[in-house]
Amino acid sequence: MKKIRKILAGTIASSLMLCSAGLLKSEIHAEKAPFNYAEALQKSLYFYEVQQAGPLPEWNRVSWRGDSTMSDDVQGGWYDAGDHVKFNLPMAYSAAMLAWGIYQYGEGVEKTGQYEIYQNNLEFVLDYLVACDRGNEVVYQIGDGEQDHKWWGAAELVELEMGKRNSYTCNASCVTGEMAAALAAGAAALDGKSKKTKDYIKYAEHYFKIAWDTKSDESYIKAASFYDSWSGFWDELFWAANWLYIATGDKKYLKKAEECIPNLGRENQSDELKFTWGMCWDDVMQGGMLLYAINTGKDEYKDRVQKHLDYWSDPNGVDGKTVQRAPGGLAWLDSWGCLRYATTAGFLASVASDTIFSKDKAKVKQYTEFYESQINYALGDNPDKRSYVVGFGENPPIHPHHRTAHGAWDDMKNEAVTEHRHTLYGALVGGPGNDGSYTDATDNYVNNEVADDYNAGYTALLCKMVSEYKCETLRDFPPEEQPDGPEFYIQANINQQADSFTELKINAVNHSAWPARVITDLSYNYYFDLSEVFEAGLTADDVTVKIGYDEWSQAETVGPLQYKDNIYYVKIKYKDGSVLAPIGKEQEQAEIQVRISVPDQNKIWDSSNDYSIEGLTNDNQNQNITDRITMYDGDTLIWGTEPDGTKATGVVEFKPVIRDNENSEFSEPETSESFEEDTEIVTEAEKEPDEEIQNTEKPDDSSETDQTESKQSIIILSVLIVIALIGFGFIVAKKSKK
Ligand SMILES: [Ca+2]
Ligand SMILES: [Ca+2]
Ligand SMILES: [Ca+2]
Repeated sequence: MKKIRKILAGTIASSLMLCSAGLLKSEIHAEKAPFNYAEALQKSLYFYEVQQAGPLPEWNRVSWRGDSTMSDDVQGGWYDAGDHVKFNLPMAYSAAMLAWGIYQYGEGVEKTGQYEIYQNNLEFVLDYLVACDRGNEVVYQIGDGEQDHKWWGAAELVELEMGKRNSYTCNASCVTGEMAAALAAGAAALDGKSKKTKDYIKYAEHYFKIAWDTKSDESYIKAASFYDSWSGFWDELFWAANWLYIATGDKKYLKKAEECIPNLGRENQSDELKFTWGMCWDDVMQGGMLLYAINTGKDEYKDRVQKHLDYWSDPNGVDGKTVQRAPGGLAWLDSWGCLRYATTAGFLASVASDTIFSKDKAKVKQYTEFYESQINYALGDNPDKRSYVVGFGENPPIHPHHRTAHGAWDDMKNEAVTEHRHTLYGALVGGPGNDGSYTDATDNYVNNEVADDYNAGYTALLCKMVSEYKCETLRDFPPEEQPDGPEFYIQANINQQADSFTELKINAVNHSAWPARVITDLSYNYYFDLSEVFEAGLTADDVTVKIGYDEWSQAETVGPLQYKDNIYYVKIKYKDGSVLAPIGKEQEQAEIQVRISVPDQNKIWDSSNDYSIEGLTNDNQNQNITDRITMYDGDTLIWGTEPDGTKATGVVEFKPVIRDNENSEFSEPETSESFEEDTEIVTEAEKEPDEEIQNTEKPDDSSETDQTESKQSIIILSVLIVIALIGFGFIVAKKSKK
């Protein structure tokens, strides 16, 4: 195997996980790191674990993720961004860039103690790419972009919402070529570290052959309007051939790379090879060119690399062409994900200065200043002094466009759930506009989405940064995330009651997100005291339980069953409890209306001694949350307190104070209407939007508080300005008198 770098022998025994300055070349920066790059790298790898589809490996560190899309034809891989489609073109590109990061700077990563976790994450995605093999074709996409984007919920419930997803196969050169590049780069990076590298090379060669034989993107259809192959496939063939040459040392791949060059992109209205634009999921020509210059050592191609990097790093540009600059020096290529282009160009600059330009001090200085300025801009060295990486540094984004991290239960980006319920550590957001403007909003998918490919070149560049600077990973990462309240609970009200019955409206609620999940074997118990019934000479058999309305037609009743002494209960049991799911306004609460009665003529029913009625009102618009109706997953108590004091364990308290039940006096019972009629009436009431109930449970909206505070600040500021103006006027008046 041909090697560009030296492999640092042995592993680092130090548990300190320090990366010392000057590992590769230390003249330029022996000073303290301006940012903790090891922490940024640690968090970036965590982000890739958030993106994992299929069965989660045991080393996955994300407490709020679970297995998902288990029916996909190929399990595993990464969800693309804040959504849940698996697109192989950007996925394979991201894998290739991650591989390049440790291929080039693996020693630095090892010094931070993160090599194993990095390797795990890389192998996770490479294994998926291997599993996508279908002989003469590959599975290149799972899930339909249009359908996927119609819903806003957690990865774990995608299949509950939309069923098993379609998979799509093709032999198109762009995507098979990119998959070949990823596997070859992975094999090169993990040589000597992984037992899988032989396999990776085998599949890389196999996919490359498909790509080369096809030389067309015609069958690459389904990703249209999401990840079109704008630049065509020659760049992928060129890039993959270079990686295959590195991984195998076989000169035939260098020859193939050479054959691609006449077909690579050209500058507009020119024969000159393209040097504008940037390395990205669609166009990997510039990465390929750098590899080709390294692989051949030819000055001609070194010059091409230089021209591209000068276009990015020299504010005066090349031939009058230069990347735009946003305030603060961000090299700004495009409104979508400007930071990923800049950090990826930065990575190419770092590799180039460590390889083909290593003897050119001026270029090394120029390129080093460039990539450092770009990564530092992303991490917080910018006019707004804000980090563009979630959960990192000062003032980071808190509303990234990412469904699972947001944790909505109502299929809405900004209604019931206004603050993200999870911290999406390590995700690089799109970044500011070319004027530096940026809004941290969940629905801002232009500036605030996150994606596998956004983090890819950025992560690779972090490998360089940890190699250069002394920095340390966080020891207790990730911090344990606490649910923001009970994930499952009951709220209820009294529909009506009389001297022979109690009729209730009960909503089981599922706001789970640690991870989002359903309970198939779901049930809950309503408890009542039958002393008065027994005193009247009746038995428990005289008590009837009837469901009048069942939102999902899934419930059945069991009982009355004796709990203890005269305390009995009725169990409402779901045949399939997965109807209750945090996937939409209707589904997040499952409603039942149930009447518990003795025969009409026995006017002896007394609810005042009933355990479960305490705290309930007859206000069906503002149901009370009650812990006296207990909920079960199978036989396990998951919500509430049974009459003997047995309490569900591990249930997190509500953060806001639960509304007082000041309204616990019941209105005069109605006895004339039949149950069926009542049901009709209440069913109408059901049409009231569910979120109204949610809103009443919410604490003061913090943004309103902010607004109030900022209004106050404006008033105070205005008063001060007026005072200052009066004072100034006074002085001027005095002076003019003189
Ligand atoms: Ca391409
Ligand atoms: Ca009673
Ligand atoms: Ca409902």
